[in-house]
Amino acid sequence: MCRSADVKQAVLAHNDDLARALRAELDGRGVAVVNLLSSPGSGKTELLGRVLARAVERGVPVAALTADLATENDASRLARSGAPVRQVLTDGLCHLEARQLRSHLTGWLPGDTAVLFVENVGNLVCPASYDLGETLRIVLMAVTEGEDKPLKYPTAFGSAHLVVATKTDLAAAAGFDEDTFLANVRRVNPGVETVRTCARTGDGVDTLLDRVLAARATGPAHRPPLAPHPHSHDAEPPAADAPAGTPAHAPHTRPQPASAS
Ligand SMILES: Nc1nc2c(ncn2[C@@H]2O[C@H](COP(=O)(O)OP(=O)(O)OP(=O)(O)O)[C@@H](O)[C@H]2O)c(=O)[nH]1
Ligand SMILES: [Mg+2]
Ligand SMILES: [Zn+2]
Repeated sequence: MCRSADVKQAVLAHNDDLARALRAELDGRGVAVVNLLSSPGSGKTELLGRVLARAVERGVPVAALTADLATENDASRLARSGAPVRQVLTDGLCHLEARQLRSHLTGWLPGDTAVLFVENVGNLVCPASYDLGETLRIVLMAVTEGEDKPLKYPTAFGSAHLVVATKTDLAAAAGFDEDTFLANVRRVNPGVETVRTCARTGDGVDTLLDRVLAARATGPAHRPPLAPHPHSHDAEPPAADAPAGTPAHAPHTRPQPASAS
């Protein structure tokens, strides 16, 4: 293995150590962390705003941290929900790391928080390789993005505890083929649940919040093949007909497990 690959592995291993410590600490405080991953513009902020507002209505103490390279736009939008919200600016980094999450929580996270939502930087590639110590990893995809995205981003979709389809109000206009989308999700992550949502109408918002609260109470209902959890090293590889893993072309992408085919 070349030296730069060694360095990348060391960076990821260090992140994993920090994430494990953060998970243990937050678990101990009764905080479930939800890591939201999607490409830019899939509707993370719009949907999260609805989920936060619903949680506030239901009396669930939630908080949100949102990461971007620039602007405080998303924090301003999310703050309308009434939940505590914090913007993280990543200094040019295209993903969040456990150390950043750790440093932004210190002195900020309210003591009674039950669920901390983390909106990752809009990017389906490298955020997938960084465990944030989350309880639940949710990967979102808008119905306008194309049904093949689970196959093109197998690390993100293969590491999700839950997959969320967003903007379902646009499904007909986009010619969204839901059966093909679900089949593609199943190829990289057999058994994972997919929730349909629409931030415009509020469809799926309560279902999503219910899944999050259930995971807080009893742990994730599903174990993905590329689980971002400490046990991920002994995880099963993707299903036999899953596509071969993406090459490690991104500067900080974790190597993919070999395809069984
Ligand atoms: N029609 C429709 N539009 C939506 C829906 N959800 C979000 N949008 C729109 O999609 C655009 C992007 O939504 P955002 O919530 O900003 O997406 P995001 O994933 O947070 O984007 P980044 O933070 O930049 O990665 C905005 O113009 C939203 O108003 C939806 O359910 N239906
Ligand atoms: Mg956003
Ligand atoms: Zn990155």
